[in-house]
This record gives sequence, C-alpha cells and structure tokens, in this order.
Amino acid sequence: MVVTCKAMKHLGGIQFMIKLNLQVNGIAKSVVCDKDESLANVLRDNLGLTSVKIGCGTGQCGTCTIILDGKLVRSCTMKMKRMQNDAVITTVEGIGTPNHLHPIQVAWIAHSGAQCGFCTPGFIVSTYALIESNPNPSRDDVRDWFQKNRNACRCTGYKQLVDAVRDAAAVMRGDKDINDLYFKIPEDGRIWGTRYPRPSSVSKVTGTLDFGADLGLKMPAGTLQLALVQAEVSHAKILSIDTSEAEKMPGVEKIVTHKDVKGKNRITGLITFPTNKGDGWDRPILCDEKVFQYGDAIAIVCADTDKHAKAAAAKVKVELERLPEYMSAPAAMADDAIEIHPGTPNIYFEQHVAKGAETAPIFEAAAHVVEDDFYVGRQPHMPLEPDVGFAFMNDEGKLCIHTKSIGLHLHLYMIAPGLGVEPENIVMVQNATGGTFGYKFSPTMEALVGAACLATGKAVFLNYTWKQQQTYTGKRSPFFTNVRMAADNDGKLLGMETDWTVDHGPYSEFGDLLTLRGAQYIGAGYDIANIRGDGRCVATNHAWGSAFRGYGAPETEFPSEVLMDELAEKIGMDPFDLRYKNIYRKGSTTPTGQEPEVYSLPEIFDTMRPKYEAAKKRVAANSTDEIKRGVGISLGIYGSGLDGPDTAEIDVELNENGTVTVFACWHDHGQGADMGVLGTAHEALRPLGLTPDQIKLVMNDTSTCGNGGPAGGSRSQVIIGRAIKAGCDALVEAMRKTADTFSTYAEMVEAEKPVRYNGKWTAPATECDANGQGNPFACYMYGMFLAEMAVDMKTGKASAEKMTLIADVGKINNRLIVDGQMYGGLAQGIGLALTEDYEDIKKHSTMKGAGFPYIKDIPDDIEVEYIETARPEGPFGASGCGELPLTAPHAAIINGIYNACGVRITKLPALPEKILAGLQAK
Ligand code: MCN
Ligand code: FES
Ligand code: FES
Repeated sequence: MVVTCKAMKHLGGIQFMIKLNLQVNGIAKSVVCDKDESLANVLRDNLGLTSVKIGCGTGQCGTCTIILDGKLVRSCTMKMKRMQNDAVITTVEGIGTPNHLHPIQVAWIAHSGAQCGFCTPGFIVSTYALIESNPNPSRDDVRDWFQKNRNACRCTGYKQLVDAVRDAAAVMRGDKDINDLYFKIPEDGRIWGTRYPRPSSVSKVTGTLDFGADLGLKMPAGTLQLALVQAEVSHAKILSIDTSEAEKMPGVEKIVTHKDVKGKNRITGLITFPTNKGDGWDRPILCDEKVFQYGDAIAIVCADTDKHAKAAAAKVKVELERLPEYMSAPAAMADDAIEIHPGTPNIYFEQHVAKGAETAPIFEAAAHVVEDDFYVGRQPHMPLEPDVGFAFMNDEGKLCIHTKSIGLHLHLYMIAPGLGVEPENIVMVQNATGGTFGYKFSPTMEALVGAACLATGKAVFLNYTWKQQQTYTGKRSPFFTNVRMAADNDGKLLGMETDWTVDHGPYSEFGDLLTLRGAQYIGAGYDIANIRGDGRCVATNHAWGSAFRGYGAPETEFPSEVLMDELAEKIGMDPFDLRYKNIYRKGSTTPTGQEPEVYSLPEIFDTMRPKYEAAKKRVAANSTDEIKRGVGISLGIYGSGLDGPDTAEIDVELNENGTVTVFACWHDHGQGADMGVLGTAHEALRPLGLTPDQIKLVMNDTSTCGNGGPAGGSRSQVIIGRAIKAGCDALVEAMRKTADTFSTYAEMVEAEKPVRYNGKWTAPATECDANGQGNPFACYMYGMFLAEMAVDMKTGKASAEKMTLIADVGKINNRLIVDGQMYGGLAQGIGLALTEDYEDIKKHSTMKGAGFPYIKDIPDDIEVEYIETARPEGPFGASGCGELPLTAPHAAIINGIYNACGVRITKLPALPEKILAGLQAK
C-alpha cells in the first residue's frame, strides 16, 4: 500500500519526496513523504497510527516512543531521511488490541498506570523493549530504563508504573497468573471502595483513545489549520498589524485579527467580588491596543496545512512600541510603575483577614514570636499533551468548540460576549485530555478557535507546540508572604499576623478568589484564636495566573508550615509535638472561623507518629559527611468545592433495555472522572442490582449534559457526587414497587412515570466576608506529610528518598484512583519544592529547562495510608482528594532539608545552588 504525506516540501513549485518501504507492526507498508518530516508525523498522519503521541516534540518526554529495528526511538526527533528502507517498526497497536490485551497492558490497567493516558502508549512500548532485553528487571532496572529513555509522566508519580512493569514481566516469565491481575467484582456486587479499573483504561493502554490532536487528523477535508501570531515581548503598545504579505503566502485562506472578532473581543473574568477595582474585561481574545504578556495572540492564520499556516504567520508584521515590563509583583507595585490596564490600578484587589482579638498586644506580651518571608513561585503545569482544540458550525448553526476545557459551562459564559455569540448558540465539548492540573480552569484557545471558525465559516483546528503550551497558558501565581506567629512558653499558638502579595500576571480572572486563599489557608490546621492580615492581588506582565492543583494552598500553607518549624526550634520543641499541641480539636475553628466538619487531625498525627520516629532513626543512621539526611513534616488542608453554595446538576435516565444512562459534566483532566461518575452512580443505584457495565456514561458536552461546574477545587466527587446521588435516588424511588422490587422500563412507561430524573445539589456553605470570615466549604481534605531527605554536601542537590502521606479524604470511591491522585500530587510537590519554575521565559520554556521531574527525581518509596472519616455532607461519606497531596508536601521537604543540613530555604525552588550558598554561608 502506498500512502502520501500531507505535508510536502515546496521548492520552486516542485515537491521533492522520498519513498520508503517499512514493516509496521508486522505489515508491509510504503510511504512517500518529505525527507525532513519526522517519523512521528509520518506514523500519525500517513499511517494513522495515532497511539504515537506528540508531547514535547523535542525528544524530552517519550510520548512518541516506538521500536525501530529493535531499538527504542523517540520518533519526534527521527527524520525520515535517516530511516533505512525496510525498517521494522513497532507501535503499541502492534503490541495489543482492546480484544487481545498484552500482559503489559493488563498490568497497566491493574495498577492504574494510565491516568490521563497521554504518556501510556510510549511507556508500554518502552516496557515491551525493556522486558525483551531483561525478562526480570528489578525496580532499579525499571527506573534506570525509564530515566535513560526519558519516559516522562506528569500524573502518576511513577511508582505504580514500576509495579505494573514488574507484574507484567512476572506474567511473561510464567511466574504469575495473568488472571490475578484482572479485577473481580466482589460477591455483593459492590464496586464502591474497590480497585475497579476506570472505564477508559482499555482505550488508554491500547492507544485507541482519541485525544484532541488525533481528532484533528480525523477532521473532514477542508478543515483549516491555524497558526498564531504571538507577541515576543511582555508589554507593548500595538502601533500596526500588517497582514498583506502573509495573505499572499501559499494556502492561506484568511488572517484573523481583532477587527474580525464581532463581540467585545474580551474574555470576561466573571468578577464576583464587588471590591475588585477592575471590571474583569481585561483579557483580549486577539490583542488590539496592547500586548500584556509574552505569547499574547495578535492574529490567527487560517490555511490549508499546518506548515502553510506557520510559514504565513512568520510574515505578519506587527509594529510595537515597547513599554516597561513588570515581571514580578514588587516591580508592578513600584510608585513609578504605569498601569498595565490603564484606568485600573496594578494592585486591583485587597483582602483583609480579622479573626478574634487585635493581635498587636498579643505579640507584645508573647513568650515567643517568629517571623519570616516566603516565596512560592510560578510553577508550570507541564501536562504532556499541549493545548489543542477545534471548532465548527453544526447543522443547527451553533458554534461547536472542542478543547481540553475542564469548565465547559463556565468557559462558555466567559467567551460568548467576546465572540459576539449568544451563549445558547455555543456548544462546548471536552476532548479526551492529556492532563491539565488546573491550567484549563481558564479558557485558553476556546475563543481563538471560535473566532477563526466564525470569521471563515469553516471547521478549524489548532494545536499548540509544547513551547506555546508553556509560554501561553496560565501558571501558578507566585505568592510573596510574610508571616508572624506568637506562642506561649508551652508552644500554644496565641496569634498570627500575615501579609501576602499575589503576582497574578496581566489577566484578572479568578485573581480575587486566589487572593482570598491567603485568609483561608495561612495557618490552616491550627487553632489560632486571633489573626490579622492583609493580602493583595497585583497585575504584572509575566504569565497570567490560572488555577493550579491546590490553588492557593501550596502558596499559603508553605509559609505557615515552615514557620511552625522555626517556632519549634525557637521554643526547643519537636516540630511534631508543637503541631500536635495546636491542631484542630473539638472547639477549634479554622482561620475563617469555621468549625471543621470532622476532626481527623489527631488520628492522622497518631498514625504518623511511629512512622516519624522510625524515619528519624533511619536518617540518623544513614547520614554521612558527604550525604546528610533529615526528616521534615507538614500538614495540609484544602476545601472540596468552590467557595459558598457550590452547585451541580446531572440527569439520569432508565433505558428501554433496563440499563441506566448518567448524563454528567464531570470534566476529566485525567484524574478519573469516568470512574467518579460510575462508582458513585453504581453505589446509588445498588437497589436495582445493576452491574457496572449496565450504567452508561454521557459526559462533558454542554448540548447533552447539565451544568456540573468546573473540575476545580477537588469539588467533583463531593458536589457532582451528591447531584448524582440525588438523581439516582429519585430514579430508584420512582421505580420502587416494594422495599426491594422495582418497575421495569415498560411498567414505568405504562404507569406514565418519567424515566429521566434531574439530580441537583448545593453545598450548605457561605462565602467569606470582608474579614475573610465564613464557612466557605462543606467538606475539607486533611493530610500529614513526612519527607525523608538527602542533601549532597558537595553539590547542594537535595533529593526526597521517601515520602509518606496520611490522608483523610473521607470514604473512598475508588482506591486505584485515589492512590494515583496521592502519588501524582506528591510528585508535583517534589517538583515544586526542588526544581520546577517558569520565571525565565527562555530557559523555562522546555520540560527539562523548567525542571520537570523524571522518574529518578521521585522516590520509589512512597507510602500512603488513609483515615476514612465519613463526611456528613459527602456522597456516601466521601470528601474530595485531587489537591490534598499538593497542599503542603513541599513544606515537609524544605523542613527535611533544614533537618539534614541546617539550611532553611524559604524561596522556592530549592535549587542546588541555593542550598550550596546556604551551606557556604554557615
Ligand atoms: N475520588 C474518590 N474518592 C474520594 C474522593 C475522590 O475515589 N473520596 C476520586 C474521584 O472519583 C475522582 C478523583 O478521585 O476520580 C478526584 O476527585 P476530586 O477530588 O473530587 O477532584 P475532581 O474530580 O474535581 O478533579 C479535579 C482535581 C483537580 S482540582 C486538579 S487540578 C487535578 C486533579 O484533580 N488535575 C489532575 N487530579 C488530576 N489528575 C490528573 N491525572 N491530571 C490532572 O490534570
Ligand atoms: Fe517525542 Fe516528546 S519525546 S514528543
Ligand atoms: Fe502519564 Fe498522564 S498518565 S502523563
């Protein structure tokens, strides 16, 4: 069979091609293509092998891993001109299929190795090659292999991938029965609380799940490929945009600028805080008057091919007048700084906190006072899948936008006025998503593909490169924090004073909400009767602030958790004992004055204490002059929900064949929304005796599902979970004939009873007031972290050798999923503490440059234990879980570094040079 390349080289009108014969997954193929094309593109575009994913596109992530002539190759960097004729290629399609899974795939499912699943085909191919060369790899062999071959994963924390490889190898050697890896439904039929594999796992391990870029390849002929013209400065006035030369470039259909955007050309931040000094209309869809940050989109080239679009984009001329670039909050707060958004002060939101009595006299009289300054930086989300999406007009004349959005209804209302389309004429759909970690709480390209589709009337497709992903999506907003704590001689906390400044980049969306987190979480976990503090949100010209897992908790709990260690040292107490003395117990209230819904911290601490004592002994025994070792602890807390009366709705319908369909917008970052819906619905529908496969899921499409709210704030299991329970309960009650008999579909129809029910739930919570006081969340997640750290005294390099987490996320819906959330979140905490940053736009625009944690950066020894305290408001007692593991692990790590070598890093990340400087200063 001969297939031709989509992308061909134009040279004086002549296209010079090469033809190659290949053996692909055991089948003879020949391809005709440009010699400079990458093997990854040829496999995907020409041969339709979309299991080969393109993440970084530069050889750093391994999502494109294939086997070429017996060797593992990252196919994105392999040019076709380097390929031999008759080369033999294996992709995951050649390893196993949904009906004939390979043991590696079975093991991957058993250990939930695929969360978002974007890295999975690359890992499975890599594992296949490993086991071919080493049938009995040790854990270290596996870790060495994935490190050497740069197989990166952002979701899992790697531990369960090593477990999966070891089990697969054992099956392949005949040392283990494959049937032991298949999940067996317990006799009582219950899947709640078990390790039931998520419904999407088979498609993920076989590479058959279509992500956005895969769907893009399957769009109809004539779909326009989009390329952005982007700013390469961080602050400027736009003097002119000249598209004339670009318009003449081959294949160009249209170049869309702000003049083509029919609405307000702004994405609205839906400001809900009346004290915000901005109006929330500050983010252009396409820049018109000003550039506010590096990467801002100025024009969109719509062309027949991606290459044509990119070539034309390079020809668009934008004349700019440079303005001062304020790359951090202090710079933008300086007296002589100009307003980034003229008319709105750069400090556009302030939040006060006042709990209990005035603190000044308390501090004056206190036996012990500690104070320090902290900085938690611009952590990049670094999903392996770059942002991607498409748009088309459907036959009802509605604008359909398919992206990685994890807030479909929210985004619809944020972009509709800017595009000039009524919200009811927009349909938003989430594609299978290769991780977001919160960056998709903000719209990214939704309005861009929407504007291009409206301007051309054609289907359009846009795929960011990984560099665009890094430079033109939101980041964690840095917090500059000062905290003071006062305690009596016994270590009882008497008062706290706080001051925090949020660098939110140029766009204000949700900046006020994030700033409120300073009032809610500095000092969280401790009974502090008297608190005073002030925070502020500042516009700057660095990357705009978007949600990042933990959203405000890692930024605000880091200061108080490190300061608790400083206080313990000052008083001469063990940091564990100081914490234990002050944690929430009956009668305590949170910094917002709320009574915690459960008091699980004492039990969490009691469970941790023997592990802490053992860890102290371990590090003392293993510390040497060259490698000093130490332990650090911290506690972490976060609310499950959006502030106040958070609401969700779903629908549930009985089908003619007796199955039930749940219609839900529970967006899937990769965390396991499908399992969340299935596990909750199955539990609620248990009276009907349905098997899991009798529950169908219709998800994440505004045309078919009600508003479940965004998948942020670890809210879905609680808020959507309760809505699912409400809908299922209504259906079960409608079907009920006697205590344990139920009507069939036919009987329901005959009795003229509805077969579809809406389930809705609103959290009994109140928003915080101007003093940061209120009961903002109905459920919280609680945890305690223990880090065992090693510091190389010569290089200053710190590494986590073991992480332990005792977690209370309420009753657990799915154990595989929750374990995966904990491991993955801990890994991101290690990254936040030690390596990750997006400060230097140039250096930090690649995965390696930005400090992405590979397998050897994450310890294999991760211990997680649960205290399952039933939540009164949670569905079947569940709280949320997604963000708990990233609330404060970095504080334990930093405390562990201090315990090891006496250097206290208060400004993250703790790079080797900072630790070395600290050692030298000592
Ligand atoms: N769960 C459970 N039992 C509980 C609590 C939760 O089994 N007691 C399951 C849920 O069914 C769901 C998962 O754990 O599958 C997370 O549930 P929840 O904490 O309610 O959070 P959401 O479903 O709302 O997911 C969002 C949360 C956030 S805010 C970010 S950011 C995040 C995260 O989860 N981004 C992720 N986890 C991620 N995981 C991956 N792989 N990729 C991301 O981008
Ligand atoms: Fe090829 Fe990342 S290594 S896409
Ligand atoms: Fe590995 Fe998402 S499962 S990147």
